[in-house]
Amino acid sequence: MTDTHCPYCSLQCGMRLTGGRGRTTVEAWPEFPTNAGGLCRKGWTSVDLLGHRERLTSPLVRDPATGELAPATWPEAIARIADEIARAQGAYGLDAVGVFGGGGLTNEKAYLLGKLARVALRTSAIDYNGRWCMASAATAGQRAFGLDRGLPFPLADIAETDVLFLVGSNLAETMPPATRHLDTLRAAGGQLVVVDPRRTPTADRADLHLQPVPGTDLALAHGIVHVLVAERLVDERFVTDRTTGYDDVRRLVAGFWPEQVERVTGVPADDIRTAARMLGQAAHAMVLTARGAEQHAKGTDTVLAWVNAALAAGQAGRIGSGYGCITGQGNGQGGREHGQKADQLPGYRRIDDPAARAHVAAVWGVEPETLPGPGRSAYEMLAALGDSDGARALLVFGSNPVVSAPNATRIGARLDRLDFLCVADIVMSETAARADVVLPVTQWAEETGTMTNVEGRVILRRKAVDPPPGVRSDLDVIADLATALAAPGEFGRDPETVFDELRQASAGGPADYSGIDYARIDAEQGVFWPCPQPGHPGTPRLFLDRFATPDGRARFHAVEHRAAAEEPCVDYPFHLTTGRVLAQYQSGAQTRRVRALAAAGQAFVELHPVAAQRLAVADGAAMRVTTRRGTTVVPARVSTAIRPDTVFMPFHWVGANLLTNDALDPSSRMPEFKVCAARLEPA
Ligand SMILES: Nc1nc2c(c(=O)[nH]1)N[C@H]1C(S)=C(S)[C@@H](COP(=O)(O)OP(=O)(O)OC[C@H]3O[C@@H](n4cnc5c(=O)[nH]c(N)nc54)[C@H](O)[C@@H]3O)O[C@H]1N2
Ligand SMILES: Nc1nc2c(c(=O)[nH]1)N[C@H]1C(S)=C(S)[C@@H](COP(=O)(O)OP(=O)(O)OC[C@H]3O[C@@H](n4cnc5c(=O)[nH]c(N)nc54)[C@H](O)[C@@H]3O)O[C@H]1N2
Ligand code: SF4
Ligand SMILES: [Mo]
Repeated sequence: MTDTHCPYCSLQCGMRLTGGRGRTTVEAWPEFPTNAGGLCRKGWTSVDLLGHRERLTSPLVRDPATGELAPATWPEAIARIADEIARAQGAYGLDAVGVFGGGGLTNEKAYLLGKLARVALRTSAIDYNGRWCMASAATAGQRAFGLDRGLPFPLADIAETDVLFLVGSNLAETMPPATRHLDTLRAAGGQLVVVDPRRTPTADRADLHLQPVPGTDLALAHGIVHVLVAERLVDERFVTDRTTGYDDVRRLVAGFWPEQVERVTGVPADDIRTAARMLGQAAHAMVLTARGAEQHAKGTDTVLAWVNAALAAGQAGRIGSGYGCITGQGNGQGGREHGQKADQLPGYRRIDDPAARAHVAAVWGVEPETLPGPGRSAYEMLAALGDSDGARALLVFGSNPVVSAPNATRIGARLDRLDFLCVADIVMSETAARADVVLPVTQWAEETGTMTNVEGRVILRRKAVDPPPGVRSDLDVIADLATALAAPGEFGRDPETVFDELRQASAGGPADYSGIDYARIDAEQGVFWPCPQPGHPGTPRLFLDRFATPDGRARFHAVEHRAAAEEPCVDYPFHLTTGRVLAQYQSGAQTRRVRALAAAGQAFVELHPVAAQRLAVADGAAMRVTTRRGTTVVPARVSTAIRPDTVFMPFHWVGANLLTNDALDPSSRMPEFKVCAARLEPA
């Protein structure tokens, strides 16, 4: 029996595994605090992935003669990759090789992948799928608070607040075990406000559900601050003592009358007033955003507008209150702290900061001048593949962009323009199927590593079963590549050794892990960063005394509301938004292969009965959904839960992302997954 953690989302639920590969069973691990024994369907069925018959077990190399992928030995595959890297860099320079990582990788893998890029490949072209996930909230968190850690408090704190705002989060389907906190909150007399264009299972639990037009959350937040000001609900003392920038925001929101905001958002003015009073009168309140508010070309500013609302109400920097971002992938948090992001070095350091470069270069045993500078963001890197200044060869670890990238037709075409594509994965994902070399790697319970969950809690995902013969850990692959490329310095293969190096590299940085070690994580069921020295207790709650800005104050931001990058018109009359369903995870590479989950559903487009009537279609009818970028056919799901002017598609199957808009947020570089203009027709 081994206590470990789920392969999927950022709750990183504790689970207990027994039995070897192919006959592993899951049980609850009730003592692990984040989920207290609760798991969702994906967690309960996750062992299907261990010993799965579609598991990759041999490296595959594309035969130039037949064009087919054929089994090869590990040395052959590594030699081929090293040759292709040398060829691309010899012909086009160091940045001709790109690395694309994932927020599902352990801290050790994310760290070593960043080191591979900066030390062995010396390329600036590295980024990861987290850019499509929490990047807007991360940028906003840094601007407002001086630090980005998803939740600045343990998850269980949300049960203790008086009013909880969930803005663009469908927690009941995306992190089901967390809903027990919503139930506890309400049983104790607390109130839940949900902001979502759909009446989701989360919104079903709400005391107040605001159903805005997609892409208008920023205006809604301004409307709420307007009411706080107008009704003297602003916490003047908190604003004076602990913030800066309020006056600009007060002036800006003066024009956001509730009736005016109703015209933009579709949310009734009285509901805006009610929401503002709930926030302004609560002894304790929390405002949490997730992808619904963040995945927009104005995602950063939208988050900042909601932070303004929390600050104006005096709801931050105290136990039981605060702003937080609900992170997404298993290691969405740690994945962006240790160097696989284009602008970062380990410890959440900036790659353009000379002191950070000197520190990390010393840990790596190289000269700071040899480290590349910042590279392009995820989408921009993929969209430039094959260009004269883009990558010609790409290594992908832990992402399936053929399904998950916005405007995926364009990205697929770019992948095809590469001279060389290598994908490390556990199964033949849609992206791996296009590769020249496919590397079969170990997955979650077959290896040990740390993850940093939604709470900023660093946890240890322990090995519970042996991997199938033939597969290697990502750490081995990275170390093999470093050797083949004659890289300077050490590339460890043992996760604990790599973690110890990560600790040193992070020391003194914003995300300081130097006091955390495997034994402590074990003994304490996770340690919250920052934890700057071995005796330090870790930091479950941030900002209680001061915010992490230079002056210790949180910052208001006077951000402008603007339209979505693409608004409906005569030809494309609906708002199309996208997201998740309970039974599938992300691009579906894993969960579509789990039998019990595959049986649970397929792609669909959700539309309101009024829209269905206008289109003369019934529930289940085949619908053609078209945007300026592509078209796909899926069955209709007719439901009163959605706004009549909006349709929704899950992105777990090929289709939704043929349609989505690749407009990017100017600072976080987050694509506008959550709104574009679409046409529906019976197919
Ligand atoms: N079952 C399941 N769980 C998951 C995942 C999964 O794939 N499947 N993935 C994990 C990951 S990586 C992530 S990032 C999280 C995401 O977790 P969530 O953010 O909760 O998930 P989404 O479904 O992407 O979006 C949430 C809600 O935003 C709403 N929405 C759409 N447009 C707008 C808008 O303009 N404004 C507002 N306010 N809301 C809008 C959608 O209707 C949707 O209900 O889930 C994690 N958990
Ligand atoms: N339309 C639309 N698109 C979206 C979103 C949306 O809301 N709407 N959400 C976006 C968000 S928030 C996210 S996070 C992305 C996620 O989208 P992707 O980046 O595609 O994420 P996954 O499907 O989790 O892909 C992970 C891949 O890595 C493999 N894998 C699993 N474990 C390991 C490992 O240890 N090592 C290696 N090498 N591989 C492994 C899996 O089999 C899978 O193929 O999608 C984004 N795309
Ligand atoms: S909520 Fe997330 S971590 Fe927990 S069992 Fe479900 S998918 Fe796994
Ligand atoms: Mo995500």
